[in-house]
Amino acid sequence: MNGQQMVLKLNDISSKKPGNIAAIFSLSNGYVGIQASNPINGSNDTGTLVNGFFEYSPITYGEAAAFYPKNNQTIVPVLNLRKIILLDENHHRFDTATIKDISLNLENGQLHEVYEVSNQAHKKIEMTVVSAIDQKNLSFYGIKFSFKPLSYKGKLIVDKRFKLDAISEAADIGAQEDPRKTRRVNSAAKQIIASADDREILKIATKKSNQSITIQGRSISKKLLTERDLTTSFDLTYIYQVSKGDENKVVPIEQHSFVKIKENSHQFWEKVWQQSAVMISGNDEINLALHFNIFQLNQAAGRDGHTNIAAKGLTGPGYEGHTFWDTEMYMMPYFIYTNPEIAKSLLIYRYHTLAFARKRARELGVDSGALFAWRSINGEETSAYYPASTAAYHLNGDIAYAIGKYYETTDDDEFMEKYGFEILLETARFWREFGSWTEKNGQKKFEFLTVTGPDEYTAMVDNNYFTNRMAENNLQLAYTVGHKLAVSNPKILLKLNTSENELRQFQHLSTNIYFPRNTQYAINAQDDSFFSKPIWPFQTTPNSQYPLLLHYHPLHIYRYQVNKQADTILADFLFPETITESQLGREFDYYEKITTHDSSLSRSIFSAVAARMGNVKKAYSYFSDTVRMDLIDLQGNTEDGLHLANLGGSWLDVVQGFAGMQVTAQGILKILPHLPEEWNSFEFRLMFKKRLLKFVIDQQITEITLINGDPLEVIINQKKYTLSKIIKINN
Ligand code: IFM
Repeated sequence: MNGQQMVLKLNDISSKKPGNIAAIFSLSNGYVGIQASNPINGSNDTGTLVNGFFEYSPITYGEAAAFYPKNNQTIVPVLNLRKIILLDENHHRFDTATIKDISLNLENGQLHEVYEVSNQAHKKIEMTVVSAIDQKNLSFYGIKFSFKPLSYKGKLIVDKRFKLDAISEAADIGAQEDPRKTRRVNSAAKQIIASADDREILKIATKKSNQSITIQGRSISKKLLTERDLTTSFDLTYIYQVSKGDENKVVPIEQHSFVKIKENSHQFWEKVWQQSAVMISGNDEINLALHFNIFQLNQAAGRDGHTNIAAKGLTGPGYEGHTFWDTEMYMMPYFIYTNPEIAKSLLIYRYHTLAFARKRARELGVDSGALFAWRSINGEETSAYYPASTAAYHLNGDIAYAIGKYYETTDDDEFMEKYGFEILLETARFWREFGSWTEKNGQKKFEFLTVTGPDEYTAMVDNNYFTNRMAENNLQLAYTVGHKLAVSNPKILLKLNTSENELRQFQHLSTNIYFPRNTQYAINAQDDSFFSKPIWPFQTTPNSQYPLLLHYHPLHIYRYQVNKQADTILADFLFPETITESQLGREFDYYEKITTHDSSLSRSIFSAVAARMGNVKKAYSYFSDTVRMDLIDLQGNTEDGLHLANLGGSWLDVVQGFAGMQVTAQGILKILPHLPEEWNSFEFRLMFKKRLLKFVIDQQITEITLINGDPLEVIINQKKYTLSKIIKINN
């Protein structure tokens, strides 16, 4: 991709609301996230988010019950590091900054902004801001301001000292009617613990979660409060170090320059684009959008095994900074196939939350195994609305699925022995205890009652098809992985307190799971009762009433056949071997008609499945919304943060939809491309079993190159080949 196309500009986004700009152009490194808020007009205390830094607040129930979660967890914005105060020689504050230009360079991670800044006395100056976040020493952020005279050429007073608003718990905002927004907890105590002319150190401490952040800010070569003549242009550069805990540990700030930060950022992005280069030729807008999505996915991921990816990454406080199943089902595939180290550390995060998950299973009356938290920052369940959270037991199967895919792709036995297998065992044990035997059509079957599947417009039902498929896969994985590990390490079963017997029991359960079916349409039924409900009155529902969740009581919605997002279709996408082509066609048609796509997690799956079905036009139409979702503010709430799952979904669409990439039960990578007519060609890279592969697909030819690693068997358009260097096939 040429350099120009790797830059996202103001004109590439349709809504120029400050909140949208702040989220879309935010910089982060999985540790700290800095929103691109207006440095002059932005608030003092929002705009910087630290992955995992949260505060508790009590959940107040009108009517409580046993084992409801007691506390909210809310990500706490720490401080606006970009805030700057400018005064003219008469001490009139420049209080308006109009954005003229903004560009995010996806090749080196630098953000470049130009503002026209003015004050009440109609004096104007131009302010250019260049910033970058360090992608190696993750606590560092650098920002350079350049000032140029316009109508004002006098003395400029520049104040870059920390600005602390008075702390008031009254500023905290509780639950909102839109559950996608955050509650706000700003009441963390802030205290400047050291200051000199050119630097300050600030400590921010939460009261209840007992966490703290230290921020050191330093002006390079000038004082934090300085006065300069604006007869000609001048620059001022500041470096910040944001660290969890009490000290700035990583590198003394003196040794860290803005040049170094920019260098570390550039090197990181070079590697990302080397491993996960993509290219869509024939549509520059889509191509740029896809690159932007991949860029933001990489920025969002926690890399330390103790932090994960929030539904909004570090681009905004929506959903309170919580991690959901979004990570495993929508973002993980991108990391597994392009940067398995990150995938591993996201899975290790889950491992570190096992103690909470075991406790949660006990609280729900399940005597063994573990149940992971539906939404959380530290791993403890924090949702006050169990019908669409704790009851979404499928999360256990989603995590197991991701572990299975990671293992299939990397053969990482060490990870499996140390972390993965224990999660598989504990989740399989949960299904065993949670499920129950029943008789269906004269046969004994294992079923799961009172669950909520991915579709949040249907809750607390029996035998959600998706959930049952995920449980089946989870139980089967525990069995096969256990056996595989035991071959090279016979002690592993004993070490993890399991046995051949238990593994066989998992397999027995997995082969006897019940799957609901609708015989009238000859398709999989979303759950046991789904087809007994009337279809939602779509014809009489005005557009203004969508998303339904903001206009109807949940119980109103639950009485109807209406989907917020892909549910059974998602199961078909994940387990293509379980469904025939003709049934998939019927199923897609049925569920598509009753799906509102009110969830941002929906369209990408409809796109990928349509592409696999060869309905490329439909696939492309869903994809074009998916890939640009935040750039066009499709959901209307990009200002709360980007839709990270959907960003991952756009990559899935290209690789697992249009290229039709799947891995067979024998572990062979296969592709079956369907190229949209809008594209001349597309390319992408995958890491698979320690090889780096490059795919180029155009209207005539499919080409796979082995960039590094040993020869590999692949299946292209249903035929097997041995890839030792390059294969070119006519489509
Ligand atoms: O996890 C999702 C869920 O599937 C739909 N509601 C939003 C959540 C966070 O993205």
